[in-house]
Amino acid sequence: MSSYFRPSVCPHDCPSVCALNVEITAERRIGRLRGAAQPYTDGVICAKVARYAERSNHPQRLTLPLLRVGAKGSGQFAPIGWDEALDLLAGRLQQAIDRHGPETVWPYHYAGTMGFVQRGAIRRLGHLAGWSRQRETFCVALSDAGWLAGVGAKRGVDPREMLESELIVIWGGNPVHTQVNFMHWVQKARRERDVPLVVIDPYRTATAAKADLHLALKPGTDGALACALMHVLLAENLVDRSYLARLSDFSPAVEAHLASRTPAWAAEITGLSVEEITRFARLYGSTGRSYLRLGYGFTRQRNGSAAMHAVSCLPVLTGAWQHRGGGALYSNGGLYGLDTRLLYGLDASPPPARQLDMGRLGAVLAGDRRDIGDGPPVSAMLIQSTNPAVVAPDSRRVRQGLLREDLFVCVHEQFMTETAQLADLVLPATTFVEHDDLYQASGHSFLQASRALVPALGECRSNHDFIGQLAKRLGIEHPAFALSEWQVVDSVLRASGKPGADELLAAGWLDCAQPFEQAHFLDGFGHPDGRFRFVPDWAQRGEGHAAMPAFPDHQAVIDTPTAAQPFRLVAAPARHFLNTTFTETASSRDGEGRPTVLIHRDTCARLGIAEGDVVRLGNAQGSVALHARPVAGLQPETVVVESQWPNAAFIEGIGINALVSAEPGWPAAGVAYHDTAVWLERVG
Ligand SMILES: Nc1nc2c(c(=O)[nH]1)N[C@H]1C(S)=C(S)[C@@H](COP(=O)(O)OP(=O)(O)OC[C@H]3O[C@@H](n4cnc5c(=O)[nH]c(N)nc54)[C@H](O)[C@@H]3O)O[C@H]1N2
Ligand SMILES: Nc1nc2c(c(=O)[nH]1)N[C@H]1C(S)=C(S)[C@@H](COP(=O)(O)OP(=O)(O)OC[C@H]3O[C@@H](n4cnc5c(=O)[nH]c(N)nc54)[C@H](O)[C@@H]3O)O[C@H]1N2
Ligand code: SF4
Ligand SMILES: [Mo]
Repeated sequence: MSSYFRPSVCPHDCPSVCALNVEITAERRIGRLRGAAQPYTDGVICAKVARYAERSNHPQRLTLPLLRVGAKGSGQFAPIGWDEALDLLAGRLQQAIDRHGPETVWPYHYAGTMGFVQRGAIRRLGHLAGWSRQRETFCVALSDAGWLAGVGAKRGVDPREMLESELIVIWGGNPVHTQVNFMHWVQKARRERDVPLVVIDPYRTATAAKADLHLALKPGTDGALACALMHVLLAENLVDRSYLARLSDFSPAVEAHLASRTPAWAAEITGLSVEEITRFARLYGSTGRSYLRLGYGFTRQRNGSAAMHAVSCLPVLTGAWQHRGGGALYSNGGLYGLDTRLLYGLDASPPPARQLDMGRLGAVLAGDRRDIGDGPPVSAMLIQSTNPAVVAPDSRRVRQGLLREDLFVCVHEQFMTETAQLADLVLPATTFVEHDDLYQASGHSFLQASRALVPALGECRSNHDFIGQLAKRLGIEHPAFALSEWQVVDSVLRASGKPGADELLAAGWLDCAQPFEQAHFLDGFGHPDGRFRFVPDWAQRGEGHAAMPAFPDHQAVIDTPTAAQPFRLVAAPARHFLNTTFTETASSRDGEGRPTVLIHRDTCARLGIAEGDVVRLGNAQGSVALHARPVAGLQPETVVVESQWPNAAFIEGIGINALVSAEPGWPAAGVAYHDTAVWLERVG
């Protein structure tokens, strides 16, 4: 039989969640991947997933359960059978629970796959077993809190409306790297109607390089820029007062506050000129059809929630939400309305348990009382779909913690990641072409499902299978453990009042978009009175509300540069990796080259640094050595390391997150990945 194509869905943690067509070869393996005709994907996918066969068929895929035989972290493992592995795992978990109680177990999981079924199983087991719960602070905690503070609902305008926009603003995101389909729609709008593009990013990203106007502000100063824009819009009467009165809490107090936020004030904070700020304000105010795409990047700061709130005020002030092609999109995560009670075992009224902050992994494992309260230490971990030894902040402390002799660690993975290398037991996991799942998207409105297309490699098991078998050994029962993956998809869909799994698959996708009126919040924002909040009720958004500014503002809590640490590090995402996924594939590694710090060429000249020199970046947490590249298009004190390279790829084996702090941003605790003051020196 010759090869043929089958539909699938990209499982990665990317706003685009592309509809795929996957080639199945005569040997029942995957071949080429193409973008499908789903209206948002529109046939376009990123290069790294087009080459997914390189990853899924990789000779280094894990295929057998492995038990550690050498010292912790030695990388010495021996194959064992699944039954033996499951018995051993259940036994070690039970031992830990007998000694310390169920909260001593921390199921640690994240977004290796975004599929509901494969993400849901470990949460369900953890909930029912009374294990410690996880507070998810890696990615959206800061941005969600800031967006919801004003808008009150997690949804926005369909990017395809950009074809009717008169201005596109990409604020603190780098879609050329992180969601190529969005750029596809931007370029379409530009080709058809010459729509101007503005990019707000601390460095000249591949996205900024395509812009008509790039504002290279200092990282962590977006709140100041947004306030100064509002100042100009108000001063020059480029606002819609009747809309403001109808659909917001805008008041003389807010206006008086913004009167003090002048372009000169913001220029001082942002490093931009008064002229740049004023020019952009006038451009933004010149049309209601301004589309604002809010990235996550600018919220990965200690003041990220306040910044998100301030920026989200802009399309309200001008009334842009009222127009086709106007308004904003941060995330459509709240659009789908899936009933996840069965998935997470919440239908069975699980016992209460403490919550641990995943961004504080190093501190939790060190037994910091601020994190573990008066509860037991964490003495057993089940890590699935995440690579915290690299991606979590304060990564040296994470490594130390994972190496604790009295901690049992099981990692379920597709590859021998740097986290898996530190484990006691490593179990092989399927990839998305080897299991079924259900997907929603933050960047569009299509609900999609996909089926296993090829047999599991070697002895790989899916998250759903493995967790179900573990539950059985632990004597924990729930109807979802007895269902097949596809049956779980079907149950979740039906409980949510959607078509069943087979129907969804046959249709290809279900568009959950709302009509114009609702999508643009013309029938009210997501608060009981329907009004957008210029004055947020931060107490609703998290326990750290006391630190939050009353009005849209610059919250001066970032890791401010000092004479000893005069630079600000942005640890931005690389194009050919997706977090650490694809760091295994030769084509992605070749595409990236090597860990590199981008430094302003004037700074390089001042410090005698040339292309390819080895430099060291450091702060109180440690230092990292890597190669330098002089660049233009950023503030002299900004330095950028595109990542996430494995720690081992850095010159001394210490990766960039060694420098990133585990002190969260507020009100809802979120990791400030791009908020790090550092020193910089030339080494060789
Ligand atoms: N190729 C690739 N794609 C990815 C990922 C990846 O690692 N690689 N990661 C995936 C994941 S998990 C996510 S959450 C998304 C993230 O996608 P994005 O929304 O694009 O967010 P970030 O990845 O945090 O950073 C994007 C940009 O924010 C900028 N930035 C940093 N600090 C500031 C600031 O203070 N102000 C402003 N204005 N900009 C700032 C950075 O310079 C960077 O260019 O992408 C997903 N897609
Ligand atoms: N310096 C810096 N650090 C960052 C960021 C940054 O911008 N800069 N971004 C942060 C953000 S936004 C995020 S979301 C996190 C992401 O961090 P992670 O969620 O840890 O993402 P990955 O590093 O891609 O690791 C996912 C792992 O899951 C595995 N996997 C994939 N599918 C499956 C599956 O079905 N089953 C199992 N068992 N495993 C699977 C993959 O092999 C991979 O090793 O990183 C954060 N860290
Ligand atoms: S753009 Fe994002 S969703 Fe689309 S194929 Fe690439 S990683 Fe997957
Ligand atoms: Mo993320």
